[in-house]
This record gives sequence, structure tokens and C-alpha cells, in this order.
Amino acid sequence: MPEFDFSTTLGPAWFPTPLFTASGCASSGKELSQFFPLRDIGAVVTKSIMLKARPGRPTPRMAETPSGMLNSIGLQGPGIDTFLANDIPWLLQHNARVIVSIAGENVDEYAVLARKLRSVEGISAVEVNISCPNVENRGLVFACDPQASRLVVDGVRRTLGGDIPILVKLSPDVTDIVEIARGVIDAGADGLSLINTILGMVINVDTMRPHLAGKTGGLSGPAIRPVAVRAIYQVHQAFPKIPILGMGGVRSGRDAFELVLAGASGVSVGTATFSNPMAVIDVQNQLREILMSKGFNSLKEAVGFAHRDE
Ligand code: RRO
Repeated sequence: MPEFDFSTTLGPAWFPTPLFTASGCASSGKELSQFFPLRDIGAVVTKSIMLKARPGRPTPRMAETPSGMLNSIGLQGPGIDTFLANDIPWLLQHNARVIVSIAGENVDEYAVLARKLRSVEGISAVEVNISCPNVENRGLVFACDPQASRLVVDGVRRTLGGDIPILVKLSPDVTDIVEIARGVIDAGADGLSLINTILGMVINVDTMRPHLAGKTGGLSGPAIRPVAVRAIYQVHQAFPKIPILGMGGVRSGRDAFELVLAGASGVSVGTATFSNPMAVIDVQNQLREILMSKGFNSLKEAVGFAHRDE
């Protein structure tokens, strides 16, 4: 019997396994490394980093919701220079594969971030986050506008050249995600990360005021998994050759398998890690078992399987 091939590719980047952290849910991986060797998963996807250090939004910035949670972090982080000086060397010393997520306030800032990454050795891919819901106004959610999305990716592509693969993270909060995907693929994206959180809000009925200081936040967790499956399915149907890193409410191997069947070549685990730090490893082991029990010889055979006979 041939050995089961669990490896995956996201554009030109190869990974021995298809499970990843989700950006923002494991910072730069230090805390998770107490629980398992980071090398054992596909890659660590780091928290979206901006040009300058940012304190993020005021508290409270988390809220529990049925089958999920809201976050309103607001891009807290040390800024790219500190990140490159501390986090990347630490990750590489620990033999982790790394996907660096970047976020800018405008098209130029994304290009400056890309320039700083261009000469960094050892990065597997860059995730261009154009879909953070916790920015000052909706005009800054580039992923809600086809032209703005295209411009950001075009700038990053030109700056990075062909050396580092680019994944672009999209928002499901749009009328037609396929149209946004088309724009960023035309601009040079190698793959897509689907999906970011969904804009939501909780009002505390005791105080009769919004629970979050930032009022709105991004909804994550199992509640959004059907939205992720739908977005991945639609985009894979339109662009079957473009690799998708899927995320949204994955807690088990069965959940990850659902995203793979929809068209994901890799799966990120985010919110589940907060209650189970081993979630990425558990999901990885369970997915391997499920794929083998279904008779697949490789992960790749299962990607997009739900589209068969369409
Ligand atoms: O930092 C955040 O508040 C945040 C980001 Br960058 C994102 O992409 N998605 C999200 O739910 N929160």
C-alpha cells in the first residue's frame, strides 16, 4: 500500500502537513510551543503586523457569543521592526515554518511592509490581511472593495517580486466574494486565506450599552463555519487551481475535512486554541485518520471533493 501523503502546497510553498495556526490566535507561537513542537504543524501564521507599534483598541475587547466569540483587538502589536528582530529569529530557531501576516493603513504601507520582508530568509509565505474588521472605518477594510484590494496586492507583488508566495486574506462581509477573489488573483496573489471574522456586535442588556469598547467586533468560532464552507466552496468553484487556506470555526478533524471537501488545501485553527492549546495537533491527527479511513491516498485527492460531478 502506498504511504499516505499528508503534504500540501499553497502556491509555490510546500508544507509537510496541512494544519496551521490562524493569524491572531497564537501571536508568534511562543505560548503554543509549551504544548507541542511548532515544527509538527504546517506553519505558524503570525498575528497581523503593522509598520508601527500599536496598543490596539480599549477594553473590553472580547465577548462570548453562542458557539463563538467577538474580538475587538484592533491590530495590537510591536511593529514590524521589533517583530523582525525578535519573533522571526525565535520561530526559525525553533524550526517552525512561518507565514507572516501583514496589515497596512494604506496601499503604500503594505508595500513598505513587503519591502522589509523581502530580504528576510526563511519565511514560507506572506499573508496579506486586507480584511481586519476592527479598523477605524469600513473604508479601511480593503477587502470590501475590489479596486482597493487589487491595488494593495499589486503593490505587495511588485515589491516582493516572485520570491515569496502571497496569500490574501478576504472578508466574508461582501456581496460577492468571488469578485474580490478575482481582483486579487489578477493582481498576483498565489493563494487566498478564507475567511476572516464577520462583523458583529453584542449589547449588554443590563447596562443597555455595547459590550465592547470598540462597539463592534469580529465573530469567530463554530458559529461561522458554514460561512467559511460557503466562501471556500464558491471561490474554489470559480478558481479551482488557486490554493485556499481555509479557516473559520474548525474544532475537529471532521470540521477540517469539511473545509477540505469545499476546496481548502490547508486549514487554520484559531478560536479552538483558546480552550484547547493542543487543538491544531488534535485536528491534524484526526484529519489524517479521517482521510485514510475514507480511502484517500493523499490530502490532495480530497481537496474540493464535494465539487465532483457538478
Ligand atoms: O486585530 C484584530 O482586531 C483583528 C484582525 Br487584525 C483581524 O484580521 N481579524 C480580527 O477578527 N481581529
